[in-house]
Amino acid sequence: MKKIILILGVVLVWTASNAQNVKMAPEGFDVQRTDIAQGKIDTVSYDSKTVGVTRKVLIYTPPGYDKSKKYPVLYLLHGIGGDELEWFKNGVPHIILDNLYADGKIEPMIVVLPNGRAMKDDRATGDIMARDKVEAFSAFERDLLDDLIPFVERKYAVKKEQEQRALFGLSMGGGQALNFGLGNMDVFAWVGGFSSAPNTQTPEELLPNPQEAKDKLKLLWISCGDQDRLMRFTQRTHEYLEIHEVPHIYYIEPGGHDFNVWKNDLYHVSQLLFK
Ligand code: FER
Repeated sequence: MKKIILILGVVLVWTASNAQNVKMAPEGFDVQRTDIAQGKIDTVSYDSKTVGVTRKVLIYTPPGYDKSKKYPVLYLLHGIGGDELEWFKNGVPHIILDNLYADGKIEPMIVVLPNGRAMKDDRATGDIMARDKVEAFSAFERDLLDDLIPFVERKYAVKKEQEQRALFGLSMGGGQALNFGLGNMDVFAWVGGFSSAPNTQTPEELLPNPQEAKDKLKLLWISCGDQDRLMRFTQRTHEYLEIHEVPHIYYIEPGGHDFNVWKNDLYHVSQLLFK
C-alpha cells in the first residue's frame, strides 16, 4: 500500500509540474462577450473541379471587415468525425478570435473552415473510418489548392502572398495541414498540426529537405495533449525536426484528444500568426 501511495505521489507531482510549465488560455477566452465588436461567419459554396460538385465552406471575416483593405487567411481543418461545421460548433474560433482581437492580441485575419473530406458525399455519416472516406482526406489537397484557395482569393479581400497564408488543423486535419503545408511551402508560410493523426506522413516524407523549411516557413507548430494516444505522430515529427535543427514550436499541454486542447491551441497559434 505504501508503495502504491508513493508511486501515486510521484505521478501527481510529475503531472502537476508538467502542467505548470505550460501556459494555458485564460478563463473566459472562449466565452462570447457582448461588449465587443464581432466578426461574421458566412456559409458559402464553391465549385470544386477536383470533386466535381459544389462544396460548402464556412468563412469568418474579422470585426470591421473592410473590403477596401486586404487580410491574411488562416485555413483551419477539422478531424475525422467532422465537417465544415466542426470547428464552428465545438471550437468557437469566431469567439476566440473576436476576444483576442478586442484585446489587441491578434492581427485581423480571415479564417476559412473547409470540409476536408473531398468526396461527393462529404458528410461524416456511416463508417467514418471507411477507406474511401479516409482517402478523401488526402484528395482534399487538390481541392484546397486548385479550387478553394482560388475561390477565397476571388471572393474576399485577401492578401495573396505565401507569407499571408496559414494552414492548421486538428487530428486528421493536423495530418493534412502538415502534409499539404510542408509539401507546398511556396503556398503556406505558417503551418501546424494539433494532435495530428496517423495520416501524418513520416518525418522523412514530410520534410525530405529540412533546409527548405528553414528558408521558407514563418512558423512550424506541432502540439498534442499529454494524454492523447496519438502523441507518437507529433513526437516523431518533433524528434526529426530537432535532429535537423528546423525551428519549430513543440507544445505539449495537459489533456486528451478533444476540443479543450484544440481551443487552447488556436488561442496560442492565432497570436503568432501574420506578425
Ligand atoms: C486512426 C486514429 C485516429 C485514424 C484516424 C484518426 C485514419 C483520426 C482521429 C481524428 O481525426 O480525430 O487510426 O486512421
